[in-house]
Amino acid sequence: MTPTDKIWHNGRFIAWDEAKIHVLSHVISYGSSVFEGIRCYETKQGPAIFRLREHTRRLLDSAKIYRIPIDYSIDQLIDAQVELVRLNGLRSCYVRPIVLRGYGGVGVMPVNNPTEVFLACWEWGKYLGDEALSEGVDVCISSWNRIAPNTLPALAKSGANYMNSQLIRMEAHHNGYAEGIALDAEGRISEGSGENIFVVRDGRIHTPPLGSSVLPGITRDTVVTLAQELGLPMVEAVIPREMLYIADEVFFTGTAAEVTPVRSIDRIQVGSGRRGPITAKLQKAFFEIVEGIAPDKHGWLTPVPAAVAAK
Ligand code: PPE
Repeated sequence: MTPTDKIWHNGRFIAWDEAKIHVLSHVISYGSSVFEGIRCYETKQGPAIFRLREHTRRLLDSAKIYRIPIDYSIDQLIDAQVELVRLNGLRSCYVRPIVLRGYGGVGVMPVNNPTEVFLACWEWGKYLGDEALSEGVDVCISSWNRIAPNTLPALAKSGANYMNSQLIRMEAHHNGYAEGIALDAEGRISEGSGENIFVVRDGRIHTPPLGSSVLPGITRDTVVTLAQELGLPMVEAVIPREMLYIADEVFFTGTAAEVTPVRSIDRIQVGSGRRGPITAKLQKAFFEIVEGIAPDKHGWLTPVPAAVAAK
């Protein structure tokens, strides 16, 4: 990771190296953080942040679920993120807002642990490897299930949920796969360690509903909307594991992973073993929007004004 100049902390910009917390902050022992991941794309009209309001809203939703008080409004946080990208002079980047319970009281009960809000950004390339978007990735079903209902809330993007994601991702990596797909507590398809999943069979696109322990992905929502616009049949449905093995196409969606085809699962080839036609259509529509080529009819792009001194 290449450091940038500035990080936003509780209302002001500080130097990258000064964005520190005490080791006894509540978050360190108890995982009490919520966060976001947002991409800013380079477009012909300059840098533009994709679905900034929806991501910021989900950040506030995650904090609300965990009763973490935040002193900033959605509009303040949106403006701060635009200013962050502008100040750091990046053409494209990944924005990472983090809300955490800080230093103060001891014990699980977060009394006198002030909320700290940080907004950082950096340049981040392809998530699942350079060729993932065109060639597809080889993945496995994880031996770890996704978090069960009423244990850790899946709708919240909390740091703690990513302990589960780490188990899934590390296991996949050690066994030679790019990613792992987790089943939910009932054994139905849930999601990847850092992506939502879509399964295509006979021209119909399926994705697990929010009740299958998935993060309500912004890219997931984007792809559902694009499929509707392209007239591609799309259903939210509880999906059995074995559907993956007989699918014509499978793909992941996520801010980091964007729209990534899956070419094999547990070494069983998916469809033709390469990016399928429906995946290709949705991928194309997605990149035309984020890169500012197609008209932004949903208002999904927030332009970043030119930096004082571009780097
Ligand atoms: N599920 C999980 C578990 C998840 O982490 C992500 C995003 C998604 C679904 C897709 O959500 P969305 O980005 O809103 O479309 N994962 C983020 C973090 C990746 C990381 O390694 O950190 C991301 O893609 O930015």
